[in-house]
Amino acid sequence: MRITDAKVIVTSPGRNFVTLKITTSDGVTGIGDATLNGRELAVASYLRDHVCPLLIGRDPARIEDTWQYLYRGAYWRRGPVTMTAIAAVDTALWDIKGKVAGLPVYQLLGGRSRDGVTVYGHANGETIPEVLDEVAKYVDLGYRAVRVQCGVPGLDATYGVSGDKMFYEPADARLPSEATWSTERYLRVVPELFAAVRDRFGYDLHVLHDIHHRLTPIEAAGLGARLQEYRPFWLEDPVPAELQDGFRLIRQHTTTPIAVGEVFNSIWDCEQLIREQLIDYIRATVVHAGGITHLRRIFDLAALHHVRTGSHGATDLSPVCMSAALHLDIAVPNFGIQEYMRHTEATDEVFPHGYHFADGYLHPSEEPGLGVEIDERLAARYPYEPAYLPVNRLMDGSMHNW
Ligand code: GCO
Ligand code: MG
Repeated sequence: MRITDAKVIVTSPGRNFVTLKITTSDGVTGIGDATLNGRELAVASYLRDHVCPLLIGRDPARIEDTWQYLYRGAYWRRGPVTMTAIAAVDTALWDIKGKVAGLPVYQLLGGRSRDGVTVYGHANGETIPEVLDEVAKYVDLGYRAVRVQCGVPGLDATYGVSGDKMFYEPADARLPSEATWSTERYLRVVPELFAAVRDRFGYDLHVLHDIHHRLTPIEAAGLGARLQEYRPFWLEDPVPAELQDGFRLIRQHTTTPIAVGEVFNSIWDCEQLIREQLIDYIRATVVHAGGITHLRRIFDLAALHHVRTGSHGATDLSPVCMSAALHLDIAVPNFGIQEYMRHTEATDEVFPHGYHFADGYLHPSEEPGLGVEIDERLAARYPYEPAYLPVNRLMDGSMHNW
């Protein structure tokens, strides 16, 4: 069997998604997510102009070899664009391998290690009472874990808080919108939020929070220490992770678990954090970290160092990525939790899939392959729409991390 076609499909059913579809000489097809929020067309071009021509004629069964060919063969290693493109190829080839074998991909990864994949939803609101009502909705739906984010008094927009509760979408403008940030005000509100959540829902529910790269290590250390009594499941992205020594400082002051990695794209981005046990959860996911092949390598390294998985699962990762992530989640020994932001109905229609939610768990599809397809005719009805993530400034106008 040979690869006879590789095409890139860009569609925007409410938000932009880039998908690679590979077809073989036997007529088997496989798809991979290639979406890089706010920079979608860079990956589309990387695939169309530089990768697809290399795939024609290759043996689709040689997944590892193709991964190495694209990684080493580019000469320019790593980076979000390259690794997202490689991820798309890798994911599509696993899909094909599963279809050819007649097995869901998780069976090819060693089979189930658990019955279901614990997921967390996003509860957010401008005020603490509003967040509590949102948490209640998730609890009613059966969720066992909820991420809580609330508005910061005095700031007009806060990361993670949106009008559209279920389908929160940060890339909402044709040019980046500008938010303002005050660490002092933020640090006052988060302990109040956690206290209120524990007061109303007790300690059985897992409660998570995303700092979104905004603090310094010592600020994060202080917050972790203050939140400890409320037993957060994790604090996510407390500081930007380029300077990984900073995490040691956090560790010296708090036992609140730390999760990092949604912007990582290779094992080298997390190697020190994992090896030195500076984090508890690694949040890399299939689409941005080189596909199933490379993410499994990251998860295996993590398993050796008591680090569990907590893959990114925001709405800008398509149902193709979510399907692939679930096959890994159900198979790896060191699974921790999976983020699950629901896609809109329009997105779900473009990407019909077999995974489903029940009792706080997601269950991967039992179909051969990944169990997700793209409806190309429908996809063509939603042309690409330029959209950017916001940027963030301190109160005095300095650029900060969004
Ligand atoms: C999360 C993430 C997202 C990102 C988004 C960027 O934890 O889900 O932080 O909200 O901001 O995926 O494209
Ligand atoms: Mg995050």
